[in-house]
Amino acid sequence: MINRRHLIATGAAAAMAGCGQVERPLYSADAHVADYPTVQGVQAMARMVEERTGGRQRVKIFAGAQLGSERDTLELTIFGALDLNRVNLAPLNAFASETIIPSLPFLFNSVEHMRTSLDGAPGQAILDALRPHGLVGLCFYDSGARSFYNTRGPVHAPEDLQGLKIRVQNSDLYVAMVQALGANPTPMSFTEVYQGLVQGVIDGAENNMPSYESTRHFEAARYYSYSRHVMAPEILVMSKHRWDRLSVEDQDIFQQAARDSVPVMRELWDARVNNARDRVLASGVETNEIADIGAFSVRMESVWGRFVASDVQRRLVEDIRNLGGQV
Ligand code: GTR
Repeated sequence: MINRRHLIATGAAAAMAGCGQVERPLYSADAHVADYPTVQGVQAMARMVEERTGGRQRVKIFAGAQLGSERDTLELTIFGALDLNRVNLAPLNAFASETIIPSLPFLFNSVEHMRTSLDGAPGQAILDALRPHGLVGLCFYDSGARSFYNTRGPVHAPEDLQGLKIRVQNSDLYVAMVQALGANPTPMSFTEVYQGLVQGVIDGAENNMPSYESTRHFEAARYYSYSRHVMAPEILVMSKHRWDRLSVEDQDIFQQAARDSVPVMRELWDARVNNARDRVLASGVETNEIADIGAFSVRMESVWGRFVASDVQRRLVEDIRNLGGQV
């Protein structure tokens, strides 16, 4: 049984010894349940890696937040105690400002625009920006669009969120976005949200449909309103400590397998979005479209000035916007 303490002990020993051959598989963390498309995407990558290295390299995935919250597992990954990690961009916002860009409200016009941007030069620049922080960005996975859900009633206008306690990820950007709408942001780790909703510690949260369904948040918060305010993707990272110990040949195999797993994940994702929606609707959840989405985007504009502060970030925004005209 692997737990955090064991990981820290073995990982630290390996990192300190600077040792070449580690016989065990690479360990990978994910906050989602085993059949979720992000876990299945990494599983697809793992199969390709194993096949392409003749079994020399293997990956073992610890799903369901077994190894801790995304913030905690990221620390382990940077430190070298954990080899691979699939996380959302949000927990990376604090130390790599490039990761803020795809998380900005209403940046992408469509799923296609998001995919084209992440598959292209802006995506590569963001993956590359992680190396100085001890992580090698391997690929992005889809996370669809995040929308608000709550226990009180449908949200049609920002006024409906007024004063509600809305759980957000541990990122200042998310705190600011929810504040800009007049709600009270409550940073909390993913695994605590269900209890928080049931016990009334929070009134709602924001997430994509597959997460809303897989976590059973829909059983506690019965109103899901399609604000689609953020399309921040998921990312798969490898610890740079581990990466540096791979041969160049194996580095290429991991990188290529990660890229090849993206279309596999996207197919699973698209199907999961539909299945999740059908399941929550069948349970009686009330969903609604928002007629005047401009009322949300206008209020959230204030966060752009605060979080887009460098030339590098401004260039990324411009490149992504230019790609928006092409899809
Ligand atoms: C999900 C995402 C997770 C995590 C979670 C959250 O959509 O896949 O990695 O970020 O949201 O809200 O904490």
